[in-house]
Order: sequence, then C-alpha cells, then structure tokens
Amino acid sequence: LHQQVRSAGIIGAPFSKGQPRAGVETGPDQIRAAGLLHRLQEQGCAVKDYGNLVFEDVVGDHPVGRVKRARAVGSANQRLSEAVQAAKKDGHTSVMLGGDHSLAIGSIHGHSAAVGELSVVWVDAHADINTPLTTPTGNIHGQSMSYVLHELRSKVPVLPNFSWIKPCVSAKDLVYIGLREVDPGEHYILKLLGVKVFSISQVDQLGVGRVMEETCDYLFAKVKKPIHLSYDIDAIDPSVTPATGTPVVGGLTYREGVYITEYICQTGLLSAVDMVEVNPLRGQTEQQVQSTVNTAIDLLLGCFGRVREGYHPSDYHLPEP
Ligand code: 4U7
Ligand code: MN
Ligand code: MN
Ligand code: MN
Repeated sequence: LHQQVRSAGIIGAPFSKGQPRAGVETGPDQIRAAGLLHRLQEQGCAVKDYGNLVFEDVVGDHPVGRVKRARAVGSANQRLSEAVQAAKKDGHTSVMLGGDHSLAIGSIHGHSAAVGELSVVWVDAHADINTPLTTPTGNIHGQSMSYVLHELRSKVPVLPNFSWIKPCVSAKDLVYIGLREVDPGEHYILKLLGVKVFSISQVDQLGVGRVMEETCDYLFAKVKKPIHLSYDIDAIDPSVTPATGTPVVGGLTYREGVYITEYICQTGLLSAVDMVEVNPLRGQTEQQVQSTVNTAIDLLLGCFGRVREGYHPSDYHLPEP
C-alpha cells in the first residue's frame, strides 16, 4: 500500500485577489520552504515542481455589481486551469498550493478538462457557493463553486474574463465537510440542489470515521470518478491553523483533518488537491504561522500515503544479536 507509486505535480498559485487580505499569495513559497517537497520524496512519492504561476496585472478592475476584481480572478484562473491540465497530462496528481480559494475555479476546471467528470470533496468552514448576486462581501473566494456547478449555470452572470469557464461539476458529485459559517443564500442553494453536506455538527454526531465512509458510499454509489479534494485550511480549528484570512471557531481537530486526507488517499482515486487560504501574514506569532504551515504540509502528506501507524519496507530484516 505504502509502496504504491504516486507522483505529485506541484503548482504554486501566489494569488490573493479573490479576497481583500494581503499575504495569502506567499502561501506556496512558505509551504515549500517548510519542506513539502523533501517530505513527500522521503515517503516515496515522486515530485515534480512546476514552480509558481505568474499572473497578469489587470488595470481598471472595477467591481462588476457586487463582485470585486473579477477580471484578475478570471485571468488568473484561466492560467491555473491550463497548468492543472498540463500536470494531469504528465500523469501527476495535481497539487495546487494557494493562494485564496477563488483558485478552485481554475483548478477544478483544468482537472475536469483533463480527466472528465469528477467527484469534488470540499473541506472548509465555508461553502464558497455564493453567486455573484447572493454574495454578502463581493469576494470571489466565497463564490468558487457557483461558477463550476452545472445546476447554477442560469443563476450566474458571465463576468469579464470568465467566459472561458464551462460548468463541469454536478451537484450530486459534490460533498462538503466541516461547514460552520454558511450564508443564507448559500444555505438555500445547498438545500435547493440537495447537496450532500457534513457540517461540523454532523462530524460531532457521527465522528469523522463515519463521515468519510458515508462520503465515499455516496460518491461511489454509481461510478467511481476521480476525486478533486479542495482543502481550505480554515476547515481546521483556528487554535491549530490560525494563520488564515477567515478563521471560524469550532473547527476540525488536527486529527480529524488528517484522517480525511488518509481516507481519501486510500480510495486510490485522488487525482487533484488544492491547499488554500494559508496566510502567513495573519499569524500573530511565528509559532502560529509554523503551526498553520506545518498542518498544511501534514494534510498533503496524508494525501500521498503517509500513515500515522508507521511502516517498514517489505525487505526489512530484524537485526540479530
Ligand atoms: B473561504 C463569506 F460572507 N461567505 O462569501 C463570503 F462570510 O475560501 C466568506 O472559504 C467566504 O475562506 C470565505 O465572503 C471564503 C462571508
Ligand atoms: Mn473557508
Ligand atoms: Mn474556502
Ligand atoms: Mn478563508
């Protein structure tokens, strides 16, 4: 199991314009600097680092209705979509290091363009399913899913630099885990579309073990599609991962958070992962930043076969006295 050949294609996406707080664009470099590549290789995972994407500066990116910086977000995600498609065509599990969660638009789009229909597991305190018309803030990192869901097509106006986006995910192929701050418009949409949600309260009720079993039973009921895991670091409790832009009390424990990645890894279907919303500038101490970055790394290691019980190589020999 541990020896299964895996390879990670790492794409840095230093982008922050899906939300107003500076710093989240330094996430990819901080996660690399804390040793992600080495740690993955150490556990037997092949790694290709595609480096950081370079995003174009957009002038005159004035609001479109309520939506802020649509042109920059649209253009950045188009580049990201192409990068994810390239990583998938090279045979890797795509690993997108954000950056803010608006990047899930391009990551999911590119993933689907390369492999076809997907299952999406969205681990987050938030549902990020506001439309441009329901958003209370105008920040696109709270709207990402609305642009990629087939069922919301008629509810979502086409923003400047968004015309390349084709909805590519069905509501029945989406599962949320960890929700605890959902806006009224989002709650309405989740009920209207019948989206499978394991809120933090369901994690309390069922335990993370049953939540993951039920998640996979639900997603695999008909056919097994490749999994896109979109992991917002704010899903984890802010006592563990405080360095993020929109922390919400009462989150997943470190252990629950890691268990989700181990379980998804064991399905053998993980095909792309996003690790987003790590914002080193939001940490109040160096320790807070380190705890957040190290947790992001541990979540990614779990995605690529790390098991906490430990392991030994198949040719291990017990030393004789
Ligand atoms: B994140 C919010 F209103 N729902 O839409 C919004 F509460 O990627 C927050 O999950 C979105 O961190 C948070 O702006 C986006 C708000
Ligand atoms: Mn969030
Ligand atoms: Mn999010
Ligand atoms: Mn956030």
